[in-house]
Amino acid sequence: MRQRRTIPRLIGSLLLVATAGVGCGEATADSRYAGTGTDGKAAAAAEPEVRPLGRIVPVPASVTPEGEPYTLTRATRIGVDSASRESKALGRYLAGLLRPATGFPLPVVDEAGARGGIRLRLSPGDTALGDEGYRLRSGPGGVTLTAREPAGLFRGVQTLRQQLPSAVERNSVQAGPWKIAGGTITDTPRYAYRGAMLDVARHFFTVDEVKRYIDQLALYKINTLHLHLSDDQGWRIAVDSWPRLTTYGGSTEVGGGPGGFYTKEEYREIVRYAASRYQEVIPEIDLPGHTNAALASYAELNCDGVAPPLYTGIKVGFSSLCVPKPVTYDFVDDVIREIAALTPGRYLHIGGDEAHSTSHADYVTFMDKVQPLVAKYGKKVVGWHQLTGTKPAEGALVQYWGLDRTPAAEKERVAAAARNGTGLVLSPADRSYLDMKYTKDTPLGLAWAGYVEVRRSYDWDPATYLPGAPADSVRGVEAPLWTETLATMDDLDVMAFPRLPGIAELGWSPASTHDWETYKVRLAEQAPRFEAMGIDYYRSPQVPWPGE
Ligand code: TNX
Repeated sequence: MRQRRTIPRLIGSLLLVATAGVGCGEATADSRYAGTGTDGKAAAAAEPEVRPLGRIVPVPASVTPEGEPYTLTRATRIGVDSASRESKALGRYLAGLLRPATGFPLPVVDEAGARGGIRLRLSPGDTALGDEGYRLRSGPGGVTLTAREPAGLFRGVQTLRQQLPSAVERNSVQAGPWKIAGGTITDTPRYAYRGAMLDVARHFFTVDEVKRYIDQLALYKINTLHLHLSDDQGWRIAVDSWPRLTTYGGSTEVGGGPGGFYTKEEYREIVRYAASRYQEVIPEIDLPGHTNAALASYAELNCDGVAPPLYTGIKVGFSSLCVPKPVTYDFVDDVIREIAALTPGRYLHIGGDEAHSTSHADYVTFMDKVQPLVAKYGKKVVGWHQLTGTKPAEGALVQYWGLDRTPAAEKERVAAAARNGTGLVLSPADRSYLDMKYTKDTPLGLAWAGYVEVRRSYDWDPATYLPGAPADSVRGVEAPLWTETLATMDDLDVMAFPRLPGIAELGWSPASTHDWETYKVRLAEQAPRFEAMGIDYYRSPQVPWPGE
């Protein structure tokens, strides 16, 4: 995989020196990374021929093993409801997943012609399955996936995929056999919001790179992709009415690289691709701080009328839009209008974090003016939890990114907003931030929230996490991946894996299944799959990886 620069690694190690001792996680000296060249064969050999039903991530809500397995063969057909466009697309998607490694033709046919095969069945009357639930029945006579909605079939396809040997993820024909354990899985998500955030502002990532991340998220049933599209170091989304935001404001990134931005058509392509994986994209334009790229692009947005230079460092909290100036709100109106028009999803994220250069009074004034603009263009607000220092708009979600040591008063302010009806998305920095170092020896990442080893990242309960917040105010969880120190896909992989699947499991699986001892075994069993998919991952000593 492409290696872009070495500068961020250097920044990472400088920060490591600067922050050593801050961490609160378990630091171990013998942590190692699996390179892309890691020999997957030993690990793959450790896989049983039939993966026990339900031994997947996230663990399903209900699993009843029964009878003999199903065996996928050269004769297998995939049956869909040919009257449904989405059902046919799902059939093609499943066939596309299974063909390269099996080498089987796997024709997608109408259900009636798929006896003995894999059937994808939409059953609108199956209300208990909800918006994303599914049932999988497997036995020698076939596999049937049933869901009320196409999204449920898509989640079920991920289960089916994980029940097959990991070699199914490879791009060339593998030996097989391709068996799926017999029995029934009935599965619905614990939370409606299961998110991942990618910061494409600190380092730019191309459309193809974002698509690759979307595919990784899909495997773990993530349904929300939050894109951090603007920050001090770069503006990454075309806005026709303010073109210099991208032509100038998008022209660099941390470390001084070339940056980049998405044209509207490219952005639509990301949104379409995410939708094909049943993920809703939430675009974030971070306001009023984190705006140096915009301030550098347009002098009139600055209170003193002077544009600052572009910024390629990694400090936060030094920039602010000019709250008293009317042009600020023309700018924000234009940006929100154009981005809302690119967004089929329900939400726009307006940031609101670390506005250290904005006075509290100005911050409140700003948010009071800007939140209605989001509603004006038909969207709901998402904001980082600092938004609870103002009056969150009706229907807003706030994203909590505090840590264990966050002052109780700040936690209580967020909890009070939650008691008042504001929905919470939990992204505690010392649990779910994928850019935090695992240990003091992790070459990449930051450590301001401490070290976050795999167990720490998994071992918490979203429902009881924030004292005083009602359990039903918690809409779900999100794993943010900030990219100050991450410049390549390999960098993203090794920070996201294997923590991302743990956050995904917190979002999907029932609380009753939460158990580190069994989770770590299922996680370890994902290793050959990571390897087959070309995912670089951190071989945490906390996890009993195969072959060790
Ligand atoms: C905090 S948490 C930030 C980001 C940084 C991140 C690095 C939050 C809403 N803001 O600006 O990139 O830490 O870990």
